[in-house]
Amino acid sequence: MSNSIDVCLSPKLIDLYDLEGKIVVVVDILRATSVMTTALAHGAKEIIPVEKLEVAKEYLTKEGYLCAAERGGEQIAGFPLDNSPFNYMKDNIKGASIVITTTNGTVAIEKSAVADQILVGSFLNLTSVAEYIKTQNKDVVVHCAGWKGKTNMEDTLYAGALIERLQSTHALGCDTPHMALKYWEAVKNDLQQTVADSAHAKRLNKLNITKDIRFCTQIDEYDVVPKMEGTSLV
Ligand code: 3SL
Repeated sequence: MSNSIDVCLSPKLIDLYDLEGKIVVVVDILRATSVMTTALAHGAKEIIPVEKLEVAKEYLTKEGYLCAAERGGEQIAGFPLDNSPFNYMKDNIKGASIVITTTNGTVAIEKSAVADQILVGSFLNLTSVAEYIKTQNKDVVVHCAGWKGKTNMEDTLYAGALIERLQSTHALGCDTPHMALKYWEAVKNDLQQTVADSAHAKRLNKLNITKDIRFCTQIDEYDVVPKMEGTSLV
C-alpha cells in the first residue's frame, strides 16, 4: 500500500496536517457538504463556497448568482437560499451558479486551499468519492468541519465510512483514522439514530429543522464527485 489516509477532526487542527500534493475531502454532514452534493446532483453549474459573509454579500448584487447564507443553522436575512438540501432540488438549481457561506463547512473548504485536490464528501455520495480516490494514487486527508472548532459525531462517522471503503488501498495514518473507523463500525447499522442523537441534530431540531437530518444520513443517493476547480466546486 503506497498511499495513506488521515483524518483531521476540526478546522482548528488543520495546520498540523501537510496537505500539499494530497486530496482533501471536506465533510460537513449537517449540512453544508450534503447541500453541495445535492445541488450538483440536481444540475447546478457550479458552487462558489466562501468563508466570509461579507464576501457572499457582494454577490447579491451581481447578476447570475444564486446566494445562500447560514449561520448557527439559520438563513441570513436578504439571502434567497438557506442551507436545507430540499431547497437544492428545485428547478432554479439547474444550471445555477450558487454562492454559499456557512458556519463551518465553507471555513473547512477555504482552510484546505493548499491541497492538490479538494473534494466535497457526504453520505449521499460516499461510494462515488471513494471510487474516484482509488483512481488517483494520492494520499488523502479527511477534513471534518465540526462545529465552531469542536469535533462532532457525524463528520467523524463519515471519515470512518470513507476509510472502510479505502482501507485496501490506503494505509491508516496516525490514531484518528483508526478511531473514526472503529466508531463507524460500531454504529453503522444504526446511523440515522446515532446522528439524530448528535449535538447538531438537537440544535437543528430546536429550529424545527428535522427532515434534513434523516436526508443527510442516506448513503449513496447520488453519484457526483464535487471537486474544486479554481474558486468553484463543479
Ligand atoms: O456549519 C455549517 O457549515 C452548516 O452546515 C451548519 S447547518 O447545518 O446549516 O446548521
